[in-house]
Amino acid sequence: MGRGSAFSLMMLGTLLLAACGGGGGHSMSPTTARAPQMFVVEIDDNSFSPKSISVQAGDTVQWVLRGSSHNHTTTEANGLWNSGQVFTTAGATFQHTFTDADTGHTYQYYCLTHQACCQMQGSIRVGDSAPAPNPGY
Ligand SMILES: [Cu+2]
Repeated sequence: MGRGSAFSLMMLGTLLLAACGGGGGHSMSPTTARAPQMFVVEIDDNSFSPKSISVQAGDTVQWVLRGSSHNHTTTEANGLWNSGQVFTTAGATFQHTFTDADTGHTYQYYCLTHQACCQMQGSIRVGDSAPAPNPGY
């Protein structure tokens, strides 16, 4: 009994220390909670991978062509971004950075060339409150 209690107190102390140690400051702003990150989405025939990702404001998504060029694009459904025909050689990239105004939004995008035939499409959720994408995105 005595030994068990001491162990529990030690564990509790460890947990409290861990809980206090993480944030690095007292700002509650979600946009400054961590450094901006880069997320890579690979373009292959004919899909985006990963298909659906979650990011935070300030983060950048970079699409990279793997394999050979087949006229892929990344095109946001409402025009927030449109790469056009930039994926001409393996390793070609296009990127978009999300801002505070994007928080809470889910962006659905597709390949202009291969959405109709192959459902080549994906989604990006910005912030923890962003809704789930439509089925297929
Ligand atoms: Cu395509």
